[in-house]
Amino acid sequence: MSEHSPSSQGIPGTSRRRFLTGTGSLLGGAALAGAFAAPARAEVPGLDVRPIPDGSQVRALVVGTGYGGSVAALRLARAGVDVHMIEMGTAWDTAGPDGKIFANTTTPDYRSFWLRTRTKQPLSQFLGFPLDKDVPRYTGILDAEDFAGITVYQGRGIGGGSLVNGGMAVTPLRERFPEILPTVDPAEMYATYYPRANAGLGVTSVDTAWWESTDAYQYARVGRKHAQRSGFPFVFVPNVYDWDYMKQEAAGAVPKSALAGEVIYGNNHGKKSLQKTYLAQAAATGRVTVSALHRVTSVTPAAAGGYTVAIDQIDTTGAVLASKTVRADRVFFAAGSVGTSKLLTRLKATGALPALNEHIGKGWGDNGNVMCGRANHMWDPTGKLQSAMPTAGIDNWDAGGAFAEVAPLPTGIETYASFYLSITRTPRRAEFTWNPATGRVDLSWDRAWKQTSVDMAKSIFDKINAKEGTVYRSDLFGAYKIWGDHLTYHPLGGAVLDRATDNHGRLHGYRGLYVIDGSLVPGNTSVNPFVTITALAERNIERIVAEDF
Ligand code: FAE
Repeated sequence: MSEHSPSSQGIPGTSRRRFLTGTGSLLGGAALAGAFAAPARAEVPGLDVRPIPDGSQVRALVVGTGYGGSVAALRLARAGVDVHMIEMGTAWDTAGPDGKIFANTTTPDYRSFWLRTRTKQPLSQFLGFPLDKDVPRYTGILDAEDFAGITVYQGRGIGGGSLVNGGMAVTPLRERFPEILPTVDPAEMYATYYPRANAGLGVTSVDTAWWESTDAYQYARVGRKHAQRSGFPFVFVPNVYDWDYMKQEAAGAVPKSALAGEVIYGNNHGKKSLQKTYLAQAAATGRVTVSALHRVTSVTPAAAGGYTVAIDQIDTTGAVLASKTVRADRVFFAAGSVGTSKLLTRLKATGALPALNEHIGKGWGDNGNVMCGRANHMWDPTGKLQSAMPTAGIDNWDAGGAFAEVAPLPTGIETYASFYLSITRTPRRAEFTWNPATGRVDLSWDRAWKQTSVDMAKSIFDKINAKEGTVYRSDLFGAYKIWGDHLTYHPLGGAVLDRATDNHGRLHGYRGLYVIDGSLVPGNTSVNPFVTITALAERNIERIVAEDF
């Protein structure tokens, strides 16, 4: 066992389905330590998590447990179909040595990154100091997946991206919908499927009276002031966080989570991840089983009908423990835009699914993500306490092609910085291709393409800086580097609706194979994407259940 193996760091090997939450937290932990040893909060309410036996036969197999996969599992199970979900990440049901499921944001550890020996934090520097550090290789929660021109951040574990995201639950403006999903009827989406998705996800809005007064949203109020003084519309956006819990955090009545900066490495309390919403409801049907630490490697037609699915069971270092073969009548690809696109591209190119069409792997976009910070004046502090859950954005989409999330920078100290994640109307689309020499799937993204997005983001921040007499921060993404243009949080496309599939996600070329995740969305949603991914999955699965089962 190596010096850096997880076990040598005191990582418990056994799973506790129910556990007592820990006490310490990033910002307020010392003061609260000992005060909150109870009550217990179950993070996986009743999900049946157990390894699928080799040689099993299943009616519906779902690859991945993010938004698309969770919607599919719930709706199939409610229609009486037994479902087995395969998830390559862990169950996140076991507390670490600190008594908590998830690591702190400012002190990432073995839990924080997917199979890396060094962290790759989205903000790699602060005040000129590099932030990354060595960690034990572990099946951690955030995957920083590197392609030649871009790093794609994704959630890993039961719940997928819902485990790591900011919970911003944004329904795009209806007039912008035709450019997001041109072959989908907006009337049915806005009357039925967006409301269904928002209800299923537990989306609610912050109490604005509380927001106006709490220290935790001072950074957002500064963001509003600067936006409005430059004439930009400032919009509140809903979230899936439990606002009552956050108010209690602010009052010091419960262990802190959003107010301890918890977000990209998981929230120990308060955030309604899919484990607490769609997956909890799916569990209640008694028809859904989940295999954690299982990775689907192949799907190919079975002689007896249906599909042969090859699955590797892995341990927490990523080593393969067992290779299994399962037969499934129907397979739903819900491994996320990158996961599904990589699988389908390889399976088509290597002859496992040769009849997939020419649109497989195409139409991939980064939702135009670009990050930046601004340095405010000393008389304009953004607050040392910052809720990790964003609540607002600056909308300059029509005039400048950018919607900027007013994002937290929860360092625990006063930074005088305003931080933003912009979503831009980028025309750039990349393609996944199989590389037989390396045995990997490549992505044709070119880093220079981000310049279009940077220009769109500048349509907001150049104007604000001019008005406020402020400058961009140049210490967050490298030495003297202003733009976070090397990454995306919002991968979309690669198996685009009505091209690689029919208009409801049935893959062309094979009956009984479906795509039901972000890979259906052609690259850009004008806002944060998970509500749209969920609503589209609700629309498609309703039709599939009615017609195919
Ligand atoms: P996803 O949630 O990625 O689920 C795919 C699942 O499949 C994952 O659990 C994988 O581990 C699993 N998987 C992959 N390959 C395999 C395989 N071969 N075998 C078995 N399992 C596999 O897909 N969006 C918002 O709308 N609002 C936000 O505030 C927001 N903040 C974000 C912050 C961060 C740091 C990140 C990374 C993302 C954020 N997002 C946000 C994006 C959002 O989480 C993402 O669009 C959705 O999670 C995508 O949903 P999918 O169902 O497509």
